[in-house]
Amino acid sequence: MKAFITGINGQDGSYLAEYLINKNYEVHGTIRRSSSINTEKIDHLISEHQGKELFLYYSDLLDSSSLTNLISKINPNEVYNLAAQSHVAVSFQNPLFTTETSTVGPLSLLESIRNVNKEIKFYQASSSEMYGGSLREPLDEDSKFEPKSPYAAAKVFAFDITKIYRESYNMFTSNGILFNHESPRRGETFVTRKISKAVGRIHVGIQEKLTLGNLDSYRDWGFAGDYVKGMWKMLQYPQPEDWVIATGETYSSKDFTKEAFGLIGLNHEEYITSSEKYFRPNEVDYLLGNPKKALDNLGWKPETDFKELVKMMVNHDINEAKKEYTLLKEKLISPTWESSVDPG
Ligand code: NAP
Ligand code: F7E
Repeated sequence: MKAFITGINGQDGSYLAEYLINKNYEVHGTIRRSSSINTEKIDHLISEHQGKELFLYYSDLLDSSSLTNLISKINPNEVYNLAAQSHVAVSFQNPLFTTETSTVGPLSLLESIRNVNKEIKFYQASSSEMYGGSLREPLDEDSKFEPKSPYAAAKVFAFDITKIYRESYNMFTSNGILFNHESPRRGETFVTRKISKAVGRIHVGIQEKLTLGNLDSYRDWGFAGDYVKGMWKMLQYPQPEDWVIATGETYSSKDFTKEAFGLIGLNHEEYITSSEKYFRPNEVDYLLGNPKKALDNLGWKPETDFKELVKMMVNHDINEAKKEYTLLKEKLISPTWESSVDPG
């Protein structure tokens, strides 16, 4: 079996590639050219599997010709579209790039599949952000979308076009509506990783405080390693459908902070400050998923609970902070208390 993954060097791409290689897939993945190499999340796979089970290509979702060329050349069984500008706050700052990547991108992939081989199955990385967060109730596949950001609006288009290709051309195209999922490989400017990283650095004495934005919003947080299994299961289901993947529990960012600082024996309230700089023009207040359809039909379930997730991330970041401490002591790197490029 051959899989084609866009955004393979992102959080989900790295876990999915690992999962599929373990299932004996040949995995083909795209990365974007950048001035600095950013393959750290898949370096362990590259060193062991590149040229055998893993093949990497430079591509951008905005370059439809590169996508068509790759899909014709590889002729994969499954395409997983994970690439996106995935930061909600950044989507307010870069709305056009965010929107083009998440709309023209999946549409180009769908057109390539339609023209090259309609048997290729397609997974679209849809998001709980599409719901908008005004309803304080568990959300499922029938709940209404009310996007609150350029990111979410673009994801609604991608969701719709994925469904439209399924219904119009009889193609196997599925949407995974994934609620927030995190891991030690989460980007460092998402709130969970920002917190776990700060806890690690405060623990070893190289950071003093942590500045966050709105701590009162609620998210249904799961583990990315569990969620990529759901993506695969959706494409093995007898027919293409849309699926909610979530834990069914919700916690506030404040709860996450309290749990993470508690693991190193500190009271979060003494270390956190809040800044308007990290508030968004529009906030998604409350997200809670109802994954019943996936639990009943896909045989998928979340295997990592909230406390285990926080512990996994904090333990990882304590180890990272220890390495950073050593490098700082040997004056091999310069101190950065908090990143100046954190978009909030
Ligand atoms: P991520 O870590 O930010 O990874 C996104 C990937 O997309 C990166 O490899 C990035 O490359 C690539 N990318 C960005 N713009 C691109 C473009 N124009 N062309 C090609 N590649 C591009 O995100 P993630 O957490 O793994 O999420 C994977 C997907 O699921 C995304 O579509 C996201 O929107 C969606 N999603 C995520 C969550 C979540 O909680 N994590 C929940 C629901 C849906 P660079 O490294 O070069 O930037
Ligand atoms: O924010 C609040 C922030 O950026 C979570 C993406 O993967 O999940 C993710 O989107 C909450 C928000 O994730 C800070 O205002 C407070 O209410 O970690 P986040 P997100 O916006 O929920 C969805 C499902 C996706 O699809 C997206 O791709 O935390 N918050 N203080 C903060 N958020 C950040 N980033 N930084 C802060 O300092």
